[in-house]
Amino acid sequence: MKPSFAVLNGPNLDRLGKREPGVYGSATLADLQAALCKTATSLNVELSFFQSNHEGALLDKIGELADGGCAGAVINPGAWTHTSVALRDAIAGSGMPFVEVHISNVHKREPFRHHSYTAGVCEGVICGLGQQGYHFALEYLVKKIS
Ligand code: CA2
Repeated sequence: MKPSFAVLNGPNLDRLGKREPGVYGSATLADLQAALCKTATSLNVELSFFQSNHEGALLDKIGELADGGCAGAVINPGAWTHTSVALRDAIAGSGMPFVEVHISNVHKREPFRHHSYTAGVCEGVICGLGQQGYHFALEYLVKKIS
């Protein structure tokens, strides 16, 4: 059986490609997911996707993935990066390796985006490399378990 990984996106990332293309690129979330499916096929792993604008739904999903034997997750927590102790606790308690991804370089932006509650419980953080960051993060996680 192929190992399975997940790509999780937080609030407003369902709007990708529809607004602020200068910051987040012109590809939609569906485009990103289709591209990641190709990467997953080339890496010979299963990939599932989840996006929510509801924090509790994302917390529940992380618990489900952990209980379901998911091998690791790429997460763009969106604005919850900068606000959520609950999300940090869910990641830490999952027992799964996570890589945090930000499309934009948060360190070039407003000071309130410079702190991440979640980064300290992830394997690493990729930011500012556009949507390509999700592919790099997935490659890292696959290599880590093989
Ligand atoms: O750079 C990133 O990926 C962020 O996680 C994106 C979040 C932001 O709060 C973080 O500081 C950095 C915002 C996602 C909102 O995405 C939109 C995309 C298109 C249109 C509107 C919002």
